[in-house]
Amino acid sequence: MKKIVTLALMATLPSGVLAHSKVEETTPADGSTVAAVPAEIGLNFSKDIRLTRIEMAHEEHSAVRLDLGDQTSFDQEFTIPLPSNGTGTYVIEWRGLGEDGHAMQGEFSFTVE
Ligand SMILES: [Cu+2]
Repeated sequence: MKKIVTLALMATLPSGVLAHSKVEETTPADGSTVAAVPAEIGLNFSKDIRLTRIEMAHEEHSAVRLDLGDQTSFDQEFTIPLPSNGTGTYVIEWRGLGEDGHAMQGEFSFTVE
Protein backbone atom coordinates (compact mmCIF):
# COMPACT_ATOMS: atom_id res chain seq x y z
CA MET A 1 0.00 0.00 0.00
CA LYS A 2 2.75 2.42 0.95
CA LYS A 3 4.54 1.72 -2.30
CA ILE A 4 1.44 2.59 -4.33
CA VAL A 5 1.11 5.95 -2.58
CA THR A 6 4.75 6.78 -3.24
CA LEU A 7 4.42 5.94 -6.92
CA ALA A 8 1.33 8.12 -7.21
CA LEU A 9 3.20 11.07 -5.68
CA MET A 10 6.10 10.60 -8.05
CA ALA A 11 3.72 10.54 -11.01
CA THR A 12 2.35 13.97 -10.10
CA LEU A 13 5.80 15.51 -9.65
CA PRO A 14 7.86 15.00 -12.81
CA SER A 15 11.52 15.49 -11.98
CA GLY A 16 12.86 18.93 -12.83
CA VAL A 17 9.50 20.63 -13.20
CA LEU A 18 10.04 22.78 -10.12
CA ALA A 19 13.26 24.20 -11.53
CA HIS A 20 11.62 25.69 -14.58
CA SER A 21 10.51 29.24 -15.09
CA LYS A 22 6.88 29.81 -15.96
CA VAL A 23 4.76 32.75 -17.04
CA GLU A 24 3.35 34.50 -14.00
CA GLU A 25 1.55 37.28 -15.81
CA THR A 26 1.01 38.66 -19.28
CA THR A 27 -0.19 42.08 -20.40
CA PRO A 28 -2.89 41.97 -21.59
CA ALA A 29 -3.93 38.97 -19.50
CA ASP A 30 -4.47 35.66 -21.31
CA GLY A 31 -8.03 35.42 -22.57
CA SER A 32 -8.87 39.03 -21.78
CA THR A 33 -10.77 41.54 -23.90
CA VAL A 34 -9.44 45.07 -24.17
CA ALA A 35 -10.91 48.24 -25.68
CA ALA A 36 -7.88 49.32 -27.72
CA VAL A 37 -4.80 47.76 -29.28
CA PRO A 38 -2.04 47.99 -26.65
CA ALA A 39 1.13 49.73 -27.81
CA GLU A 40 3.16 46.97 -26.21
CA ILE A 41 2.74 43.57 -24.61
CA GLY A 42 4.29 42.37 -21.38
CA LEU A 43 5.60 38.99 -20.23
CA ASN A 44 6.47 38.32 -16.61
CA PHE A 45 8.24 35.05 -15.74
CA SER A 46 8.82 33.38 -12.37
CA LYS A 47 12.53 32.96 -13.10
CA ASP A 48 15.05 34.32 -15.56
CA ILE A 49 14.61 33.26 -19.15
CA ARG A 50 16.23 34.36 -22.38
CA LEU A 51 13.62 35.03 -25.06
CA THR A 52 14.62 33.86 -28.52
CA ARG A 53 11.50 34.55 -30.56
CA ILE A 54 8.07 36.11 -30.28
CA GLU A 55 5.42 35.90 -32.95
CA MET A 56 2.07 37.60 -33.27
CA ALA A 57 -0.83 36.04 -35.16
CA HIS A 58 -3.95 38.08 -35.81
CA GLU A 59 -7.13 36.71 -37.33
CA GLU A 60 -6.51 35.74 -40.96
CA HIS A 61 -3.11 37.45 -41.19
CA SER A 62 -0.13 35.14 -41.16
CA ALA A 63 2.05 35.33 -38.05
CA VAL A 64 4.72 38.02 -37.91
CA ARG A 65 7.83 38.07 -35.78
CA LEU A 66 8.00 40.83 -33.18
CA ASP A 67 11.15 42.84 -32.54
CA LEU A 68 12.79 41.95 -29.22
CA GLY A 69 15.07 44.98 -29.49
CA ASP A 70 17.87 44.72 -26.93
CA GLN A 71 15.88 42.34 -24.70
CA THR A 72 17.98 39.32 -25.61
CA SER A 73 19.63 38.56 -22.29
CA PHE A 74 18.29 36.66 -19.27
CA ASP A 75 15.54 38.52 -17.46
CA GLN A 76 12.14 37.99 -15.83
CA GLU A 77 10.21 40.87 -17.36
CA PHE A 78 9.91 41.79 -21.01
CA THR A 79 8.03 44.59 -22.77
CA ILE A 80 7.68 44.26 -26.52
CA PRO A 81 6.18 46.80 -28.94
CA LEU A 82 3.05 45.48 -30.66
CA PRO A 83 2.10 46.46 -34.20
CA SER A 84 -1.60 47.26 -34.53
CA ASN A 85 -3.86 45.17 -36.74
CA GLY A 86 -7.04 46.71 -35.41
CA THR A 87 -9.81 44.80 -33.70
CA GLY A 88 -9.87 41.02 -33.40
CA THR A 89 -8.02 38.29 -31.56
CA TYR A 90 -4.26 38.40 -31.19
CA VAL A 91 -2.28 35.26 -30.38
CA ILE A 92 1.23 35.78 -29.01
CA GLU A 93 3.59 32.82 -29.17
CA TRP A 94 6.94 33.01 -27.38
CA ARG A 95 10.02 30.83 -27.28
CA GLY A 96 12.99 31.02 -25.01
CA LEU A 97 15.70 29.25 -23.08
CA GLY A 98 15.63 28.58 -19.35
CA GLU A 99 18.73 29.11 -17.25
CA ASP A 100 19.36 25.35 -17.42
CA GLY A 101 19.47 25.60 -21.22
CA HIS A 102 16.13 23.89 -21.78
CA ALA A 103 13.90 25.23 -24.54
CA MET A 104 10.63 26.74 -23.35
CA GLN A 105 7.60 27.97 -25.21
CA GLY A 106 4.09 29.14 -24.63
CA GLU A 107 1.37 31.38 -25.92
CA PHE A 108 -1.38 33.70 -24.78
CA SER A 109 -4.16 35.51 -26.52
CA PHE A 110 -6.38 38.52 -26.11
CA THR A 111 -9.13 40.21 -28.06
CA VAL A 112 -9.44 43.86 -29.04
CA GLU A 113 -13.05 44.99 -29.39
CU1 LIG B 1 15.03 22.60 -17.67
